[in-house]
Amino acid sequence: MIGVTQTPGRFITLEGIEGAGKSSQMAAIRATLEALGLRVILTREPGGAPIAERVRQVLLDPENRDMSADAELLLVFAARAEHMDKTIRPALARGDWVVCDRFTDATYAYQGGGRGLDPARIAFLEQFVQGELRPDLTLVFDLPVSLGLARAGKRSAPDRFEGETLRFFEGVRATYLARARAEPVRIRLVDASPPLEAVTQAVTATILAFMKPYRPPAVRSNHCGPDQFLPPAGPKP
Ligand code: Z5A
Repeated sequence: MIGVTQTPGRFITLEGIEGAGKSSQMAAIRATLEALGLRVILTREPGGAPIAERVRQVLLDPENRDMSADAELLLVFAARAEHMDKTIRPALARGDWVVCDRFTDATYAYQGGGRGLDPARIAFLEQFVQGELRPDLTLVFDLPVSLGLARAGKRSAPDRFEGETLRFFEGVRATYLARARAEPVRIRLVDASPPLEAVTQAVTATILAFMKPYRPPAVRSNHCGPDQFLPPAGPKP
């Protein structure tokens, strides 16, 4: 059986439309992996490294409503390049498991499906910035757009994306569903409509099924890192 010290780091990403409940599941995923003796870091996009977090502020600021779709796409990948260099690649090289709230599937969904940019241009930048690195497992939290927006709306002042139209978010959701159909091994759909605890159970079952080949013999907890780029629990800034 593979032990912790022989287990290479793996990369898990969480995706979904606005208010799908991804962020609410991060702690449970970490707990599941740590209970199996793995070192875990939680991170997010846009962001996850100091300069990338500054780019995130530019991307989310509603004052920047006039930003062109091309500039948005390039900023997303600029932040990703920094995140990969400072956080993701070093963590995977150490053998840590990286759990990231959104990654490049979000670019296909938001800048492709939402803004209508050509996916070939996104694929070009994906290769340019990531090389061969892709997530090992992606959970797409799926629910009707109206339910996601209602959940997100209860929370805080809308950011630049939250002000978008229903049509935009329908395009985002449709792209996630199409990608899940096209890559059924990497991308697992999670029904995000039920209450929180039921979604957590489904997520835990999916993670454990994915983990089977890697499961270490010892059960110990060794959480590392302060997850300093994740917002505190509660309403998002
Ligand atoms: N973006 C992009 O355009 N291109 C890219 O390449 C990338 C990102 C990487 C990041 O904003 C924005 O960047 C994002 C896409 C864009 N914008 N949008 N839209 P963010 O990080 O601030 O927003 P988010 O990723 O969409 O997070 P979110 O709105 O917070 O969604 P969530 O994380 O999926 O939901 P949550 O915070 O876990 O839950 C939302 C609320 O619902 C909260 O009050 C929960 O308590 C509640 N909740 C959660 N689960 C349930 C269940 N099961 N039942 C009932 N209530 C629930």
